[in-house]
Amino acid sequence: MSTQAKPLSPAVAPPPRPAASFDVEAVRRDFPILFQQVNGKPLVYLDNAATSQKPRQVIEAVSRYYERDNANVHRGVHALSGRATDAFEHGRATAQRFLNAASASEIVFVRGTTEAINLVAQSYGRVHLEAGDEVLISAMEHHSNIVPWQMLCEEKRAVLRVIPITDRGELRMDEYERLLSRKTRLVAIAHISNALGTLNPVREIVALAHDAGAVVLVDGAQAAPRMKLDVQELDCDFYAFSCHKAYGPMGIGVLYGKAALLDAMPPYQGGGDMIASVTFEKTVYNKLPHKFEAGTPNVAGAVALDAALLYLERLGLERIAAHEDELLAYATDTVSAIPGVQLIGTAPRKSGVLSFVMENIHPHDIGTILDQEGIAIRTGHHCAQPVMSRFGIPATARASFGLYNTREEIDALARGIERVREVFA
Ligand code: C6P
Repeated sequence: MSTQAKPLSPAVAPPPRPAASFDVEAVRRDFPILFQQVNGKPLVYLDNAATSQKPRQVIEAVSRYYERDNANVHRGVHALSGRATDAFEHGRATAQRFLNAASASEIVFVRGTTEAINLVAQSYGRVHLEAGDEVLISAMEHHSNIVPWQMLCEEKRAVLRVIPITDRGELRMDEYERLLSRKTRLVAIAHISNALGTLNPVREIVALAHDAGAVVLVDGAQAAPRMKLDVQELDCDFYAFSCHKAYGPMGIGVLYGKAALLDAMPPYQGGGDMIASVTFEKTVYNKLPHKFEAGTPNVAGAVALDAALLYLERLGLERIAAHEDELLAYATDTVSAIPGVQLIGTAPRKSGVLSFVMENIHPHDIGTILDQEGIAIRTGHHCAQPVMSRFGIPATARASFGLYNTREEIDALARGIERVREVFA
């Protein structure tokens, strides 16, 4: 953490000191699922951008919770409900520390990135957008950061504008500046593109948007597991991520929002827990962040999120980033040297993702043959169809890396791609 960082709220412990070195073989031993054969070959899991595997520490935290503490939260006076509530709120405090948010009340638990973006569109967007206003997204967004804005713009008769990208998959910052205007109410941008791997200059994007009077939502689905985050330093207004890509379970994620913005926003859903009082005449809403958490939440998910984020902090996000950068550089060199392979997304600042196509071979065939070799990658449009259109292709094959991947696994990927060439020769 930088020395200029604002003090953490007293509820949040300082981050754990990362381990002295990054020992990938020791890390792998935390992930039981990796030690299996698929189609008679050792599993090589390179589909981490879709979802990551879960360490023993997360699996055991969930078992412990269900064996000892399970109860509903914020409701009961009994011991188990107290423990479940403490565990749930501890998860929130850990998420606050992970993002370096100023307060735990700025951390809203949601199902994942998709729900976080829909929440902002439906709550912030419906209040602040009027006919003729503009929402700015980029040409490299995941459908989750396109469709909610399209729905909002349609309803409010606002305009969705798209920042173009270069042939290498970089954001056209000149076009971004040109598109920003006093009509821009909101900019929604991926921190790291899931289809191309491009790492966007979020700090600069936020500063320019704020100068134009717009707020910024950052889709951090791919960034949260692979880089150190500091929402106060980025100065973004909203930040969204899914826990299942960050070594925790599916069904839980985080929406960070600046307290002043969240406070002024109406609830997204109504129900239990989001209220202070209810009569048939009037409901008074609960304080932040509970105002946005209607109904029984995913308590076990928050417990697991706590364990997953702690796991990442203990390994050290900087070390994880360095390890994955090294893997990506090695994979880029190795795979691009194979005849007939073309990389899609070659921005100088990239992370975690290697998308490619092969001459006269459909990506689904690449994925199927690699699967026979025990190698899991994703093929298709990666829920980013406009990216595919931009590059004039229907799909790519995508290898995406996690903290447990090794150089040997990249070598296996390269051998697998050679095998694809042989099959189609
Ligand atoms: N991308 C992939 O294979 P959810 O589904 O809500 O957890 O995350 C949606 C999402 C939003 N933004 C980005 C940048 C993403 O990468 C994703 C999920 C997965 O690329 C599944 S489509």
